[in-house]
Amino acid sequence: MRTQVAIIGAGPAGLLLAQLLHQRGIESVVLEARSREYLESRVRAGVLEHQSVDILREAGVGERMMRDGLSHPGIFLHFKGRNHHIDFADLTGKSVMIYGQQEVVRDLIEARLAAQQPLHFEVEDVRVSDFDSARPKVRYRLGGHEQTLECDFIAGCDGFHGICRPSIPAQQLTVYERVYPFAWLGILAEAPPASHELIYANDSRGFALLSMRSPTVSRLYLQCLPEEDLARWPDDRVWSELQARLGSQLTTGPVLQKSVTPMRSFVTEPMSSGRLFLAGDAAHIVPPTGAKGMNLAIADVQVLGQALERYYRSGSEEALMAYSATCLQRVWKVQRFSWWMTALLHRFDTDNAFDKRRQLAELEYIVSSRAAAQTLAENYVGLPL
Ligand code: RFL
Ligand code: PHB
Repeated sequence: MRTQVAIIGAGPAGLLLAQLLHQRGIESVVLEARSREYLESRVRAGVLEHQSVDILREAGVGERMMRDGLSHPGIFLHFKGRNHHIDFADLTGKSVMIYGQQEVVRDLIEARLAAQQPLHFEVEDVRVSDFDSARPKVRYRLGGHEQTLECDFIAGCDGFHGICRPSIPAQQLTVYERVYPFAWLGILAEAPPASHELIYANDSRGFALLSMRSPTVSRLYLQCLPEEDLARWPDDRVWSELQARLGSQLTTGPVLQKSVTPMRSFVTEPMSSGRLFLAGDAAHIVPPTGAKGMNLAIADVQVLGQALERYYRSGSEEALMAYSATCLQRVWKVQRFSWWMTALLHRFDTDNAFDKRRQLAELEYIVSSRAAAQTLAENYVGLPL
């Protein structure tokens, strides 16, 4: 079997790349380890930058998002018992969109299947090789049968735990990493959100976040320990802790899903090796406080799609050679913002009384200075590509 681009992973990065390539008449095959049902029900990110919205619309998969997504022109910062509004529309002229990652994935899968383009689920034992030559290969098992796919390029869109990054000889890569001493306990609940916009809370008990998926479904998070045992968190305890930290009268309701997400910052450089290109979580991870992971994945594949288009149109490898450096410029700015939002809003048990006062002073500064609020706002709505 042969294709132009072999795409490993059908998360937002892999599926969107497949769609962008299809629009440009470039063939690809998408190989995914999990089932379609699993991907469409996995609750993860919820915030799309305004540019991500534009990219998805231009890719022809924006219809449901524009109908069901919630446009948010701002957020609240909550500290010392009060909510403070950060008005993105006023500060930047832009908004973000609340639309679940699994909905983005659903729309992209539907587009792929409607176009009758190859997308294989539940593929086993994927191995990539020969990407240092002009004839890269991907071997895998599908329905118990061993397959070999020859291609011009491999896109490693297989997330943080995928096989593409570890297939690159270790001496070619430099890893930059920070692991945080806390995690997020997240719930999805059938309950109308208590606020029309997101609330990010810095409370003495720890960070909390009120988000949502629709006018009837809330998504809420609490800072917890990385090794937190969910058995110690019955629904009642989660609600009362959220209530205490967010200081809002929360509407409670049935908890549909509960999970713990560890937090890390991670970058691998470069984001490519020969004809293998890493995109999204396969190349970098941000802590979720800045709501950037899915947006970075979208930005990466936008750059990769354009570089591949240029190659197939003109034979020029220049944009492909520049792929890693182009993406990393943005990746590092977003890493900085995600780290800063995390440091601003979480409780660090190693902090002393001075650090705590300094953290609150920074929050006071943001809500009292237009320049400071604008810095937060322009990063949150998304830096230009
Ligand atoms: P994904 O989504 O992990 O997709 C990778 C896919 O590759 C498959 N795979 C393989 N397939 C074949 N063979 C193998 N050997 C394979 N190994 C893995 C996997 O099954 C999977 O389907 O990576 P991608 O596409 O790079 O997308 C990245 C985003 O998923 C991620 O950055 C975001 O979810 C992060 N994130 C957020 N991002 C935002 O932009 N805004 C947010 O509000 C936001 N909130 C969040 C988040 C992530 C969270 N969690 C759970 C980590 C909130 C949370 C709680
Ligand atoms: C979410 O709705 O899941 C969400 C929102 C904002 C974040 C992280 C996650 O910063």
